[in-house]
Amino acid sequence: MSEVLSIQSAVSYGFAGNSVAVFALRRAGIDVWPVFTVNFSNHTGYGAWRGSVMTTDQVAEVVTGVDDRGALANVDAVLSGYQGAPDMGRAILEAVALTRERNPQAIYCCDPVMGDVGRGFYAAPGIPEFMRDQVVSQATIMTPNLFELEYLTERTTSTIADVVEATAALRARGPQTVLVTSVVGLDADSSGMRMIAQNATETWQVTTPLIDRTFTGSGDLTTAVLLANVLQGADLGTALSNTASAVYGVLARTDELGRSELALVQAQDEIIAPRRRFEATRI
Ligand code: PXL
Repeated sequence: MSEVLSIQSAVSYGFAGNSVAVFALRRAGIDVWPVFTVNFSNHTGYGAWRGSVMTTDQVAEVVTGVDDRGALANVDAVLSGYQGAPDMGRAILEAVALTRERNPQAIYCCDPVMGDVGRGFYAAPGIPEFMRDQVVSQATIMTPNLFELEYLTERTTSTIADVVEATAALRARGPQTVLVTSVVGLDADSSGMRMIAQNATETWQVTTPLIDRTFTGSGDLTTAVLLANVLQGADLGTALSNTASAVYGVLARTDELGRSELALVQAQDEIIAPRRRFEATRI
């Protein structure tokens, strides 16, 4: 069984960060050791929340304690998401370096959580720059949404071809595999939500019906499901189909139930056996 060290936020009410990823990864059959970057009442999309941001020392202490158990030698992947504090990136990169020392095969899957088209930047000042200048080169897999891809590559995109080029530009700076999410409104297909995945040899795309509302936590779910697929040996096209189908399934069920938070528990079977399957095609 694969093992993941997942460094992300904890929220009490609802689903974001590790509150999504831990459940999704475990449901997919992956062992997870969660490390929390913040301890919040709820995600910040509400505009108000209580709780605190962990310090980098607190995060490093927990990682050191996990290492004291000898556990990092068995960790196949470090996963990072919402960071909270501007200097959290440094603690995460130290955890990645330590994990790679213990297991040189370990990969680093980074969701560069910093903003989206609807909300703009919501990450603390300094995080986007750190992500662009220090983190990209260390990541094995990166899962930016289109807004984050444009920032990280300092490009704007107006066609699918532009997105594919920007994805290649990001890969040229480090990550072997890039998944771009929330690709909407480009080219002819404006009624769908597209994901594009690329590695050194292949580019794949998949389109799912657009559900016209925002879902906080959907990016966290996407990255977790993709990582589970990669760790379980799926090729890129299959991993993309599985990921898009699972995420669509959870979002559609959330919408059907009229819930504001992801219906992750109700829709848990979608994570491993989506009712509707969307095939990825090669581009
Ligand atoms: O989904 C990203 C995310 C993770 N964690 C927290 C958040 C958000 C987005 O708003 O607020 C705490």
